[in-house]
Amino acid sequence: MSQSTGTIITVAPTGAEHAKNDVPNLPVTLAELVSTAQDCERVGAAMIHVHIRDDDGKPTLDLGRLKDTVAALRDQTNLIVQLSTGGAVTDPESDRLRVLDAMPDSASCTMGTVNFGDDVFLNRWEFIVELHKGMRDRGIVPEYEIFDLGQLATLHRLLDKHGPPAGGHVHVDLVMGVPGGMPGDVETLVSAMRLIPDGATFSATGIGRSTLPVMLASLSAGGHLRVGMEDTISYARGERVKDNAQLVARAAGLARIAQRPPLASVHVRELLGVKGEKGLADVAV
Ligand code: KMH
Ligand code: ZN
Repeated sequence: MSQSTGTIITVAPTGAEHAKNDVPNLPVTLAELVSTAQDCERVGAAMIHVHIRDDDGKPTLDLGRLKDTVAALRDQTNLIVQLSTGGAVTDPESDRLRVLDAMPDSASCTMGTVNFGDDVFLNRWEFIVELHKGMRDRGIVPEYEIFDLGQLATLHRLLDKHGPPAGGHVHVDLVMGVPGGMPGDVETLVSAMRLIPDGATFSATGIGRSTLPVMLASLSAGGHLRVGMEDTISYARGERVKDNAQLVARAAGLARIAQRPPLASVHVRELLGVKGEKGLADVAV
């Protein structure tokens, strides 16, 4: 596994699961998303994992909206823009594949099917292969999302059979503590680390109550961090999250205490092999 002296902080501000009615401070409009992204960048985020909503605040994979979102985030932030191809559990494969036509810097690619609360998050092998190849054809850098340990075996199978991703570097995100997936605890994080391909980097996020244990375990293990209201809406026992920047600021503070301070997006692009308009080649140094 590849070690780094700094920490990649990804913010996942919205997700597809929370309803705006229940979580009024959830960013769902484009203006809210851009404003959140700017706030999060200011306090240490380098990448944003994006799910978008329609005019009624419902999850959507509308291609026009996705393109507008990528353009706005590129225009108004320096964040690496990662679109979710996971969408909502109800989204058909064709819509999830079409996300790639919005040409983000990065996209998520989940390595298998998992029970997801009362639902099923379906990711067939053939679909995973299509996503992997579709990203490589377009120069989009994948983040391989891992919800359970067996999905790391699928990642090895994918790379063995179909070769490395766009950019050549493998980056994994451990999504821990989903009811139906792997638990969000130190033992499981260590087990996952042993299965991560050589030379790969990983970040980790813990859903709900596992947020803090997973964050601390990942930092001490040399991993990176994903935080955001997609994954948790409570900041502490009995205290709701104020906004996404509050979660990023806490992650950045802990990363500094661990002497692995947040990495700027320009360095994260280099680390993950992300090219693009704001890649190293385009930045005056
Ligand atoms: N919303 C979940 C069903 C991803 O973004 O790629 C899937 C998810 C994973 O959030
Ligand atoms: Zn997501």
